[in-house]
Amino acid sequence: MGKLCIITENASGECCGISKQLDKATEEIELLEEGVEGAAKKLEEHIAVVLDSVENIHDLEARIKGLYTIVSIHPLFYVPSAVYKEEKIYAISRRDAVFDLEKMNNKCKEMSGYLVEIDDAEELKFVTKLAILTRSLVYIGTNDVEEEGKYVHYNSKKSLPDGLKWKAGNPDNYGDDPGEDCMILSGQGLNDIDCKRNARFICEIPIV
Ligand SMILES: [Ca+2]
Ligand SMILES: [Ca+2]
Repeated sequence: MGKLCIITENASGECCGISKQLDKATEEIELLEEGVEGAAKKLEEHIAVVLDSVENIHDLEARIKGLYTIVSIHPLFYVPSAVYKEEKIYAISRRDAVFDLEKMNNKCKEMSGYLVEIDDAEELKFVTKLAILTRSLVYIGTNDVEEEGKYVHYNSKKSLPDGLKWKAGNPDNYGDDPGEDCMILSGQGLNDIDCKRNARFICEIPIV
């Protein structure tokens, strides 16, 4: 039967028995403490991110509220309550008037906006829903005034994205020269139309 070593050291000074187990337990506790510290640090970082997000949401709400106030006191426009992707709101003119790209874009600028620029099918669907509720013709700023068949947004001069839905048979540039160089929204899709119709228009106002 071997010698029982409880709390002692052997000849070479190494701990054995319970002493060794205590050392091991101490090491494990230290490791655990490090783990807890690491987890606490991560938790603090997560909390900081969440607090940042909350602050951002409050900022966003304040900006949206500010924009709504600006638009709601403008006699020419009303603003549907819908906010698009927390990125922009839209203002729609209240009454039909003879359309003019530059003049209407300037009206939008009075609210830090511009004639709406459709970026993709999702935005087209969103804005079309707002337009249909007016029961009027509703212009957007996109046009092919400069070059027939090349549709660009009025304010940014960017091209209209490919793949958007057009009303069947359009664009058709219908009528005598210059034909149809402006654009309206309809439930069936985009439609090119002459630039001087009596209609409404939509502004896009970025939130940030
Ligand atoms: Ca045209
Ligand atoms: Ca047309």
